Amino acid sequence: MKDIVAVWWFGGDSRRVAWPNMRNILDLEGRLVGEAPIDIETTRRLYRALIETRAYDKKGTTLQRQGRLATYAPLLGQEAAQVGSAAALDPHDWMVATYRDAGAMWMQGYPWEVLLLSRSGDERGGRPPVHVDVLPPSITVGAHMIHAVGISWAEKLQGTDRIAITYFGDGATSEGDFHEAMNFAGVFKTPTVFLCQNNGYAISMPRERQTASDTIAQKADAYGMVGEQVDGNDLFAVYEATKEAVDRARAGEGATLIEAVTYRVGPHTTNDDPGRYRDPEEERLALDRDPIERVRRYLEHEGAWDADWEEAVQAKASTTIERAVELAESLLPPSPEDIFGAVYEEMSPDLRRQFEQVTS
Ligand SMILES: Cc1ncc(C[n+]2csc(CCOP(=O)(O)OP(=O)(O)O)c2C)c(N)n1
Repeated sequence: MKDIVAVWWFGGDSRRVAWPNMRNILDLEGRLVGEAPIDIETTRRLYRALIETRAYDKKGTTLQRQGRLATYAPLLGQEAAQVGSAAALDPHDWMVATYRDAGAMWMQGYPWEVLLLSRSGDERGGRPPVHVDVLPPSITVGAHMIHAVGISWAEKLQGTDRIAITYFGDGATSEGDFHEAMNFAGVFKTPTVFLCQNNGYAISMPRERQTASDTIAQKADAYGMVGEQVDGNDLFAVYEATKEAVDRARAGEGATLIEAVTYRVGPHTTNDDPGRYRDPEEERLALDRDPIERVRRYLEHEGAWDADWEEAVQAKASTTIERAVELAESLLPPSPEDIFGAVYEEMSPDLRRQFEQVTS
């Protein structure tokens, strides 16, 4: 366990951050250092989800490079933090997430093709099927946490057992919205799970310049809720911590802040060049902590993985993502009414003028 925490190294942080209380279940070699929270069949299902998420993510970057997506925010390296946490939800739970959380959103029912539309500036990317209780990805850093708290409070007032989970990065914890959302959730004991993916950076800003707190998890103390730090590249630890938080929320015991420590292996977005602000050695170290490889090794130790199965899983993931791209690209372009009509119930005079310019 010590070995795992010692390798986290962010933003040239000279402390080579060591967090002794971080929850870990799978070590870097895929060996258990705790008890597996799910059985082998579920682990194989989640492994397939991790592979499909990575296939989507790789495709996202490729499509942007080909000029087929506007901009793309890679989640490479954060797959376990997203898939593991979303796996702990019930299908009817709410999710309020960001531009980098495609893996979590898809797990909760947001289709890949709609996620692709959201990355190409198409308003229809913000409209998942009606039965999916996932809000469109928030681009405004931090603002969406307030919505998650409001939604979960409404569910509590109505006496349902539905909870809301909200995803955000380390950078978002410096926004006033984070503190307002946490405060309200603490006071009103809302059934909310705050899932912070501490991926080391907010664009070029390293975590240690974002906050003077030793951990992000400890911020929960100030709001009277449970806070916990987990290894975000450990599928089992993320799943277990989220499941406990979800169960607490459903039982009326209020909100939890989970800090999933992970690493943003790629650039902030396809517009960013991390070579300008971080040491390539960090990126190399991150490869040793690959969240998917860890699960693969675990399955192999358990006799539940072989090369043929891997090939089939990879092939299926690739076909599914290619199909999603085809679907997204086969839609007719949105009409001007679609673009202008989604902002206000009635167009403001300014918008109407612009609309008339476009359509004349
Ligand atoms: C309110 C607001 N301020 C600034 C930005 C520009 N911006 C976009 S992403 C980002 C960094 C966010 O970092 P973090 O919360 O750590 O999430 P990550 O991108 O690492 O997943 C910033 C500053 C924004 N979108 N919204």
